[in-house]
Amino acid sequence: MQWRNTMRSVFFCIDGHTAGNPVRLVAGGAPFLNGKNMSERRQDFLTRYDWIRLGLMFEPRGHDMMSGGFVFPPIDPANDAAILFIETSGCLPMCGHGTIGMVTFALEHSLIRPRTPGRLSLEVPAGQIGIEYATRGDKVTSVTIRNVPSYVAAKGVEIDVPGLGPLVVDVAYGGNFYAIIEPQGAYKGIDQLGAANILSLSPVVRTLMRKAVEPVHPLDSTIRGVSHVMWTDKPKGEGADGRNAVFYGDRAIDRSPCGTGTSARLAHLFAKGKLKVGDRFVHESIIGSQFIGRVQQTVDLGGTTAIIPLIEGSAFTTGFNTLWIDPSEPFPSGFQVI
Ligand code: PYC
Repeated sequence: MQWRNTMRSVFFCIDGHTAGNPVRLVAGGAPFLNGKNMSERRQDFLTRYDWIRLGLMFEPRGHDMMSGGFVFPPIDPANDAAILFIETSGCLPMCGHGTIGMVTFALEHSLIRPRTPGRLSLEVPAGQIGIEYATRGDKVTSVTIRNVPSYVAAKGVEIDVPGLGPLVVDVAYGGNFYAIIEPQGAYKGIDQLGAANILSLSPVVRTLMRKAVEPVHPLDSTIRGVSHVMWTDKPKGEGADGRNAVFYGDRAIDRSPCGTGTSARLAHLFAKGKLKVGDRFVHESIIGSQFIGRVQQTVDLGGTTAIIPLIEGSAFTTGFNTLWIDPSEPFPSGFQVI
């Protein structure tokens, strides 16, 4: 049952971006959530407070790519903080560019006080993640996430995409489940396909993949189903090892190389024998921004071999934004033009 104030609700936000993709840290106005871990609190948020996500992420206060979240005190005092992600597509179990952004903004504004300088342990709905960060003066210059175990969930799924033709697609998990499309058949690469076609074809790919497979996380059955579509390509920019365009929500292409997507891609390349433990893989986004990925180690995840990915990137604030959701205005829950 959604609770909603009849008066306007005010949210103080720190806005910025990670590698070009927007991050809105809601630093004031977070609701108190119930649950003994962040996975349960995510469900509580979706049940009672999803109107905050709708109001802050969609137009006219947000846009198709808008993404962000809240930083909470940790549930387990052994950790430094907890994060809940919100974006146009829902409340993700994990978001890499969002974590890099929110950690950067929270540290730069003293919303998190690390017990060990340079390190954090964070609770997210997908589990526990580690952070290492570097600073120069008051600026956090880079954040490295030790992400959740990432693995290949399905291989060689055959789909026939109207307007494109047959594709063989793998599914990998890096905090969300990704349909991963390598160049093949009529898909020759990101630039040849173009952003408009990526936006129109990706929801079709996602629907076909959802009909074909339903991956479920081995330790948390609330994390299930293909949510993101990754089109891969050879690198274009200097120093990059691969390029991607990740589709999420209804109309968004990630401007960053996508943290959970890069984690899924590292697991995918590891399973194909193209990366090994210790290898580094620089991933480039559709706009040319980069994350540095690394395969740190392998672990067992409920009987499945998974890797622990490290994802490094940088984020920048663009300003403060005090927003309100006023139930008496025409679009308190936002809107989308599809
Ligand atoms: O960085 O993990 C990520 C992400 C997910 C959706 C958009 N970015």
